[in-house]
Amino acid sequence: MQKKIKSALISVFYKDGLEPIVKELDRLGVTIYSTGGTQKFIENLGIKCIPVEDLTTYPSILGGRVKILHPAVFGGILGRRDLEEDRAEMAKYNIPEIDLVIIDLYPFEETLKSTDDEAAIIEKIDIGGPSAIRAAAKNFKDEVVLASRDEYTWLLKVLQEQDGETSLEERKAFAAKSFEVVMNYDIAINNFFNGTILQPLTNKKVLRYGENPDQKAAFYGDLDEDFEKLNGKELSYNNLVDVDSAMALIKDFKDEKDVVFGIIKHTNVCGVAVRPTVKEAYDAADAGDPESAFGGILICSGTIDKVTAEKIQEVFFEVLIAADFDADALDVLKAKKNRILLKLKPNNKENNVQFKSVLNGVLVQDTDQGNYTEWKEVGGRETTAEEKAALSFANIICKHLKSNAIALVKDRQLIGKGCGQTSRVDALRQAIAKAEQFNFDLKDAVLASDAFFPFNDCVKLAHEAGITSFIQPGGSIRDKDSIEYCVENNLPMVLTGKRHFRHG
Ligand code: 93A
Repeated sequence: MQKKIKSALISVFYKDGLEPIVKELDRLGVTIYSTGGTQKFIENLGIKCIPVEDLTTYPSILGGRVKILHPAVFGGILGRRDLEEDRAEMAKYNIPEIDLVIIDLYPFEETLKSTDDEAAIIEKIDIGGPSAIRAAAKNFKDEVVLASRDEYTWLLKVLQEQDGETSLEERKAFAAKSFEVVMNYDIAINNFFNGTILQPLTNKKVLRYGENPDQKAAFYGDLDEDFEKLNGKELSYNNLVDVDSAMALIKDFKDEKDVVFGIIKHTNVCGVAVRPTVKEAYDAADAGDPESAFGGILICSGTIDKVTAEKIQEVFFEVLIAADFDADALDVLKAKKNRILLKLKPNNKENNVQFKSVLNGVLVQDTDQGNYTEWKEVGGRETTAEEKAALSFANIICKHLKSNAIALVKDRQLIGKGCGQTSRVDALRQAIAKAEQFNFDLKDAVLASDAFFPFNDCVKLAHEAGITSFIQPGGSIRDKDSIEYCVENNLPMVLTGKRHFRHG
């Protein structure tokens, strides 16, 4: 049912963006009620506005804690226009109808970030605002509610193009949005009081489908915080999962001076290399496992140039993420109009919390930050500088493979990997087979393992294949079996003290 806005309650903490709305409301002859600071702002624009105190017959009391909390205000918001009894009571108590509620809440989260003063933080828990939002959202059949400045553009359109008239669907959509705003506000307050790390669910975006076409799915988040999208179709559920893995990988190389190129497939790193130029890094990453790379997701810490773009163009890749793209490289890559090109924003956000749904509940944990807590050389000899670099690189890669994981590395290039295996020695067999499939010489390659070796079978098998240095967290009661093997065979082994399980 169409409804026309004839009256409005406006109470906003931040006044920016409000001016054109108030002017439009004035043009349409809408009666405006407002609270202290907002009232002053509106009157300064030369627009008439009724102080909410005239409705409540109370001044703003308790240092502003009680302004709109009054039956004259809430009756006007909650009264059902199509219910005779409600209408009669509103008339009896002189309660005017309120058709539009615009609230911008006290900035609780911002205050939390800017001070440790508990009293100041508590004072920024808005009570009247969320109450009015909830009330107006509940009564969406009769009125419009705006609980965020993000919706001003939409409201302006309603006022300018629809003369203040809204449909039931529009009002319901804004009620839904408002409940989300209040929920996220309460999550922030809850986190403060209970020390929890619940994350607000904002910016819901319905995806075409989930992991498979028959699964419904949505993404809650803001890709614009991390990327500028330069080309391509919408990111799918599976794309987003892999983009997340790619981002985690590149963040582990944030201090690297040379170019890092990574190829992700089904959340696993299937190719990665560090080289002086983008083209060399791409070629080396791709050479690691060109078969798996097909259909994968690419990430590069440097600027994609034309030669690299031309090479990439020969293969099917879903997404390419890079620090930047040369203009002529973009021309090449944009020829495939579905291919998603994402330019990394320089200060993309840290992702510190991970959620996983299990048994109709949710597991929450910190993300696996950092790579090792110690560097303990326990083998037959010390590592050389070259081995150290390769081992450290391999250790990072391992973290980005599903457990059980083994990474084989030579010259800062992933040359073989085994992942998602139920036995560590199977992961190693797979890694060796992969390296051999693409003609890598394993002589003097290094090996990283995401978790400790309970037996010496892995180091033995690896050594027989030509691998000569090892890095692993340590911590098995049988660590000494593999350490002894390395000592006897004069092979370096590094213990990191940090396990990198990734069980999916
Ligand atoms: O202090 S409150 O918790 N109680 C109230 O009754 C109340 N009424 C409006 N918070 C209240 N507000 C909030 O005041 C609004 O949500 C808005 O953030 C702010 C606007 O105040 P002013 O118009 O005085 O700048």
